[in-house]
Amino acid sequence: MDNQKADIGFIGLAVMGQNLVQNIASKGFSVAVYNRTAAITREYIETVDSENISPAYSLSDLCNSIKSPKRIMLMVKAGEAVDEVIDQLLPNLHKGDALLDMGNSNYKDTQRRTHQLTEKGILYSGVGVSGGEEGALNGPSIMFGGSKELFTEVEALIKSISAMDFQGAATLTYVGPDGAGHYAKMVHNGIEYAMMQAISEAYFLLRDVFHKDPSEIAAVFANLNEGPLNSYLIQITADVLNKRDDLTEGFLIDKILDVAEQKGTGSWVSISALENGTALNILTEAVFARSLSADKQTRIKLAELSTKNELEKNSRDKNLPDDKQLHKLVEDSLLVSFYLAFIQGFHLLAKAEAENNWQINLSELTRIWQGGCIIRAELLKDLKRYTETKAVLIENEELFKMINGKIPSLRELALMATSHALPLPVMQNSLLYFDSMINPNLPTNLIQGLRDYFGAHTYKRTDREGIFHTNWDDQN
Ligand code: 2AM
Repeated sequence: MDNQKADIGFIGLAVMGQNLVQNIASKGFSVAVYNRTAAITREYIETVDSENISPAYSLSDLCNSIKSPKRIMLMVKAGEAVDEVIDQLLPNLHKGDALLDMGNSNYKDTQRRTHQLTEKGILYSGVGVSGGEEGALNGPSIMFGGSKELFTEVEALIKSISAMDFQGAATLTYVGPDGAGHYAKMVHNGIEYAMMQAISEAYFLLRDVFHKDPSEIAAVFANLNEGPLNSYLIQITADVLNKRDDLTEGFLIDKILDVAEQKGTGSWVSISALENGTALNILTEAVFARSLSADKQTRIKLAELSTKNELEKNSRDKNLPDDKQLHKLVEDSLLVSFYLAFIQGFHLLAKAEAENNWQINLSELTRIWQGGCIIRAELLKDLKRYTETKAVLIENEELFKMINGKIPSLRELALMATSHALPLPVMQNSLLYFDSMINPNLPTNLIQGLRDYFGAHTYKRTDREGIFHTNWDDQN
């Protein structure tokens, strides 16, 4: 009676899970669903109106109600919950069955689980899914990692639920084995942090240096969205800024507490960069910016003690650019920050790929991020072209020249911000990264001298081959 059984099983009915199930069912696939808390399953079944969705109230029921070999998607809380569900499922699984972790798991956990399950003959895939709740329902961007065999088999289903790139192709790709899909998703989230932080910095400047109100700033963003910055995040920024408050007078944005939360993937990408020695200051500063924002009470106290207000008074309205010049400064600075965030993210991916033997196709990522996901942006069209011609993105001459041409704007904006005591971590770190990368003589020679002085760590010379050590306190 296998033909009465569901095509796949699905575990985890929080909003993302519910939406993903609805998306799958709407494409004609039958899904048996299970959630740890049965009441949620019951409620969901009552609200969704689809013949393709059937409930299961135990994991063994779920496994009995799907076709063999079993294909089960997990969308449960990242971390221990995934291991618990896998352990509970194992007695019901046989060789050739497959689990697909669609959640935001850490790639190292995915690597570990892949090895564990592969030994038991179970196919395992860590699948990065981006697009938030709306994306899950109407089409996310999907970064498939793990078993290639499983990918080929479920490709039709997963393709049908994904969004579309600029050419109309599905925003789905096979990224690479074991943790590669979740790694790509992690880098995606790191870039997302940086883009959001850069946007908030532009808002900060327009609000606190140019004293524009939210609707004026919304107009600037709406305008920016018509140009090369055209993207989902710039578009929704205009919406967020324009939103009126339901509870009081005025704009909602002015009532939102300036303490940003985070769920972890932003810090994972920074940890990975620190572990493999890749410069990722732009993405990492975006994570720190959220951490800094948490110290609200300290910020209030220190603001009173500082001379910031005087600085502001002194620099207020001095030689500020007009609106047209301002538009260019902000546009160029955001573009540089966005491009460099992608460049750093891709550099990290290339490093991780080499270390893990993943063979990630970066150009495919620039394609599948064009639709469905939070970082979808017009500039991915350009980036796709650049990733096709050169592996090390920053060395692509055309891309470099384009960024180089916009750096004077970012430099001017960063100076303006500094003179107003306005911290712009992502924008200023974009400049810092650029200035470091174009300098053939960094002061790290002195670091090497100091290291050799106190720790005999040795150094290399600029004028001859070899490894050298000096007795620094010799009197000569
Ligand atoms: P719940 O509704 O029973 O809490 C996001 O938190 C999703 O992960 C929810 O569907 C939640 O189920 C599920 N989840 C969290 N921890 C779990 C666990 N230890 N076992 C199974 N499902 C879990």
